[in-house]
Amino acid sequence: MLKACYSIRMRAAERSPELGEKHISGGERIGSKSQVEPIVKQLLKKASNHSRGDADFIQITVEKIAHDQIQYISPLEVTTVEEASIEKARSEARKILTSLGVSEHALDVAFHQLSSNQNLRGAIILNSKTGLRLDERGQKGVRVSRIDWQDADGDLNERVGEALALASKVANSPFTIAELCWSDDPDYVTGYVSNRGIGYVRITPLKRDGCESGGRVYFVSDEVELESFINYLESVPVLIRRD
Ligand code: PML
Ligand code: MG
Ligand code: MG
Ligand code: MG
Repeated sequence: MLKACYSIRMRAAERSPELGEKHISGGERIGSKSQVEPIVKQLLKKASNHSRGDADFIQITVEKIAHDQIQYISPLEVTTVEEASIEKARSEARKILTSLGVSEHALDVAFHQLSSNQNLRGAIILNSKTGLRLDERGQKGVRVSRIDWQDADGDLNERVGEALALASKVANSPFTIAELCWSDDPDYVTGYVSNRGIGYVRITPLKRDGCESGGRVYFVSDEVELESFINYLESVPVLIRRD
């Protein structure tokens, strides 16, 4: 008989006079019963000592998932582009996204959102042509959940491994045209553009050091079935494995 698996997810926040609740950190893991305790410890550690602030609320949810619900997918290929300035890096990101069919207007909306939003817990979903925001989640956004590597992620550091797993799940949906992300952490200026054709293209620097605005934008096709897309991102358990 197949053993049970657990989804373990974390979200941490800080009370803030300006923002009400300030998003500090989130984390997504999947593990067997014996891995739950070390994973909870790892997520607690991730939520504490965070560059975005001192979490005064940490929620960790542990939930059993059935083995036969898990989908297995391959990670996107990783490449890295280093540019001499933020302007050049953003212009490279725009060039790649344009070549994938994202309109100028949708790019303007996406860059504006990620440059001005300091408190996004999950992603923003945009129509890749009209630039219209399709989810109605506000600051909560849509958070990719129930995702992890099946075994070790190779030589990646924790941040890159997590971001690559999330991006690989997103890119695997037939509704995804592309993704744009840069971190909301003030001490991390690298971001990426991704889709199933180009892979995971890391681009640096996409913002200035010290800046806390960032997040994720998913550009989707006109054919998107929004409810099923969001359900896939949030609820379908996915393990990433190298073939
Ligand atoms: C994050 O900090 O949560 C997002 C990181 C995105 C880029 C990770 C990388 O360097 O590939
Ligand atoms: Mg985070
Ligand atoms: Mg790792
Ligand atoms: Mg962050």
